[in-house]
Amino acid sequence: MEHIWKQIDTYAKQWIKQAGTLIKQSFSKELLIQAKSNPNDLVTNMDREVERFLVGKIRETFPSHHIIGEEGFGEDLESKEGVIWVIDPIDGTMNFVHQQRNFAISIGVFENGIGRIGLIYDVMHDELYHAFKGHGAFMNDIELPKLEPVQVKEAVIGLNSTWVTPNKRIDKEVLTPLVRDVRGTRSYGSAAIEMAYVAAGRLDAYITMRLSPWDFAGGKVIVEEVGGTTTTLDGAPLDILTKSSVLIANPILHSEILNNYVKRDQ
Ligand code: 2AM
Ligand code: CA
Repeated sequence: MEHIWKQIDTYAKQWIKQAGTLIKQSFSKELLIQAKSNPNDLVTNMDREVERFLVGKIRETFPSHHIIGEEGFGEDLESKEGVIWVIDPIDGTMNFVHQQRNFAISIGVFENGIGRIGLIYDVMHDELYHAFKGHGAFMNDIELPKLEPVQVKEAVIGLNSTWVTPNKRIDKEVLTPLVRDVRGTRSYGSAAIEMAYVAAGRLDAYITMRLSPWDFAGGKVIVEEVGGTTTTLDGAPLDILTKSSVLIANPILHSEILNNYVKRDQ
């Protein structure tokens, strides 16, 4: 392991835990809630405060690194060159506001577009999912085993948000057979937590129609480290500069879903 990456890894773990403490401490203070693009797209002072905290630490310690963040404290990047931190300060903001649980801090660190480090911290359950490319994936320092093949009929899958893509690739006629054929569906309301659950074998797949890079960056590294496949619903690689649909699962289930359900009507 190169020294610099070990250093990045150590700092990232330390900062994500500190950010979690900031969030927990905020429960005793007043929360300011605002809507962003629509009345259900929420942001709080804590989303901003946590992103400002993480961006400050990264800039102070690694001034040459780039940052993409949900709340805009990072940069608007057009190139994947160099080291890029992709940050979601609170993934599952609606859960944070309504439930004070089931939200996560997500960080992915990429080098020239390749995921090197992924961190997802489920703050209220104190579960830190962490992967270092080529060195394993862990939940609270317990190594996660490689994913086992699962068939659709035995799968429990996470489904998020609206089930219709802008181009109607998956509409209810296509998704209904999948929902009928799987053992069960779940919706946790945080893409990061759902990706971490796939990595930990708690879910067998996760499907969602539209995510931003900060929603999936950390999860991509963690899921791939346990042998999972992460793509869009077109089967294309996830790109850290592009919003897209997301389909993640162990390779066998992934191709079964992609070939037999998503592309069923083509
Ligand atoms: P957020 O909480 O950071 O907004 C909820 O179904 C999941 O989808 C969460 O991870 C949420 O992230 C994300 N999400 C909700 N609305 C979204 C949108 N319009 N674009 C991208 N991701 C979204
Ligand atoms: Ca998010």
